[in-house]
Amino acid sequence: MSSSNAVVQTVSTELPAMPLTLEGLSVLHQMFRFRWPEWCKLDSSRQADIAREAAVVFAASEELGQTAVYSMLGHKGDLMIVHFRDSFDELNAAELQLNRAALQDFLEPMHSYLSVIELGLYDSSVKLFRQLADRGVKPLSKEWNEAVEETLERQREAMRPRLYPRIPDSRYLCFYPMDRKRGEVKNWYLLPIEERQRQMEEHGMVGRRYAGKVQQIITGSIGFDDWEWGVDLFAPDPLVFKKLIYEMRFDEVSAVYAIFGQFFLGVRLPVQKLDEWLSGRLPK
Ligand code: 76R
Repeated sequence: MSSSNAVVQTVSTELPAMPLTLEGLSVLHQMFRFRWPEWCKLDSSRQADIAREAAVVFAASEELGQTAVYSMLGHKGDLMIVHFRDSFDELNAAELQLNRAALQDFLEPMHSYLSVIELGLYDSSVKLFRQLADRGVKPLSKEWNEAVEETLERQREAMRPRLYPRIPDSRYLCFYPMDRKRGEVKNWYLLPIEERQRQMEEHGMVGRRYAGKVQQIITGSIGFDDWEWGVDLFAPDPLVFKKLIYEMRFDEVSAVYAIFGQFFLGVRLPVQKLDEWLSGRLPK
């Protein structure tokens, strides 16, 4: 393979290595510690004013399913705020708006994560690449690119609801970032695309057994944040997270190639009940 050939290829297949992906909403997770000692020093009417203002800041976008607030368990933070928006500009605007709210005086950033909703199209990619290669179409030629664009367009339409979802209403959220291994011996990115497709299919089959119990949203973050993907799992019962993630540990794609970051667990906090939380009670 000459170095001028821009197609990313592995040694063991002539098909392009990178699967087609579709991108949807931009997503920002923000984790904050709440300065309880400072908050408790305020008199109750000042607290009520700040709570009311914060609820207004969040309310409109919560209604649209675009911003959700979670009460976090453990030392990694107290509040997790999740924003789904149409662009990074809109995410940044949401961040700036929050920065100006009086509640911000009590929010100490602990962590954040920036990513975009991603659907990996391993199946369609391998099918299409194989068909084109069998017809003798050269990767990255005009004909190849047109066929790719057509597939992407068709899939984009079919997948619209999954690319532009509302934030699910479920009570519990489990969020964590992850990578696929790029070690000297085990390297996901050097596997032939057909092998990665096989492993991803196996992964999807395990996942499908949890249909109706958990909703997963995969976001891609290569180039945006410190890990390759963000995983959001939404469920009415947090035990499902443990069972699903445990079961997936035995998938080849997780057992051999997954590396995980920190896990963040939150309980949904409807913004109209923010005042309850601010007075030290977890709303039902
Ligand atoms: O999007 C789809 O539903 C199609 C199949 C599918 C893809 C492409 C799918 C299904 N996932 C895909 C991609 Mn997934 N997923 C994870 C984790 O804990 C672990 O071991 C891994 C964390 C969980 C819990 C999970 C759940 N998935 C991905 C990717 C991108 C990888 C790439 O492109 O190389 C990652 C990092 C990832 C990780 N996945 C499902 C689930 C569940 C529950 C499903 C079934 C969804 C359904 O059919 O309703």
